[in-house]
Amino acid sequence: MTRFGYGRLLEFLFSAALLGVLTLILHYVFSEPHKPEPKPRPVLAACNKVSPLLVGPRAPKLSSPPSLEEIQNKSAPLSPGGLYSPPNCRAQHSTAIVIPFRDRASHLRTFLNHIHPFLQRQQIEYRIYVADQWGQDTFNRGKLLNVGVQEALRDGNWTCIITHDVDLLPEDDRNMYSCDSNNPTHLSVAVDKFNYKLPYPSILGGVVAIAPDLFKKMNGYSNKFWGWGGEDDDFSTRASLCGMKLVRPPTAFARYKMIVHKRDKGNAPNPNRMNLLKQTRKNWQSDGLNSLKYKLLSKKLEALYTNLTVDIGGT
Ligand code: UDH
Ligand code: MN
Repeated sequence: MTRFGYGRLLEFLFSAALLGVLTLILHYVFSEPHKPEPKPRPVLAACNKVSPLLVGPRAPKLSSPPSLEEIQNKSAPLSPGGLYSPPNCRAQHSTAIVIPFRDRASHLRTFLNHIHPFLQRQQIEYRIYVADQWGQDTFNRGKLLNVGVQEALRDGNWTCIITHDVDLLPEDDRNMYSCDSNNPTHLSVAVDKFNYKLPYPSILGGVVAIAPDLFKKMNGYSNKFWGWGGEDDDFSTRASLCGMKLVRPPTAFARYKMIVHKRDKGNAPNPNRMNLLKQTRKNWQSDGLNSLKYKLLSKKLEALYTNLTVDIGGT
């Protein structure tokens, strides 16, 4: 090789080395500062099958509920939207509670005041959703429940959904707010309004716990029951058409008080409900979650619950 050739080679090697050093410097200057490894969160042990915090029967306070702020101030810490996880153990159930609602502010305060401590004693993870019907059209409980469940399922992988009238207060925390994996559970078995007796065997109104996949299998509730009555019996028929049975916890603790109330404006008994109930078998697969249409006007993460204001249209 000629002198000239060595010179070029040395020049080349020198430039390459320089480029390497420059790259290293640039990398050092512009790369992200070294972050310390995040501390792993302590892994909590699973909560006990039977919560040690249960107290059994405890009479709910039915009248003059505190303000939302007072309820919040005395509550254990909740995440926005009314989400709770037990602080000291890993919950075995995660339950979304969905309430059909319109214009029952004082019932809601009575309910929240009672239900948060009740559920916390059960050591479950839960969140409360209020499906609030916007406007003055006839009330539609089934459709509101469909909306609430669908929206709740967007937020989390709940192991359990509980559809819950706002005026029913559980009297005994042994009545677990969790789901059976194969069948819906009728939780409000014994209600004071019905002298703590089941009015008829197929009843599935009030408070019902159902696993999300079963709710989907039943195509949710019918959207067609405008006004009072029928949607709960239709729901019961859907369960039986899907080959499910109703689970009922013992009446010794599946007990509720209903806040005494008059019939609401906009929720008169539906004169067509018996007719509709004759058509459940024909319609259930095309009327329900898969035909649900609504406008979600707002979703507000309140301190004690998630409020969904929804335009579900009218009859
Ligand atoms: N609901 C509302 N707002 C309404 C209507 C109904 O929030 O305007 C919700 C609420 O969650 C309620 C549920 O729908 O708990 C069921 O309605 P309801 O309480 O009227 O049903 P219930 O079976 O009706 O209690 C019985 C009629 C009461 C008349 C009693 C007269 N003695
Ligand atoms: Mn009621």
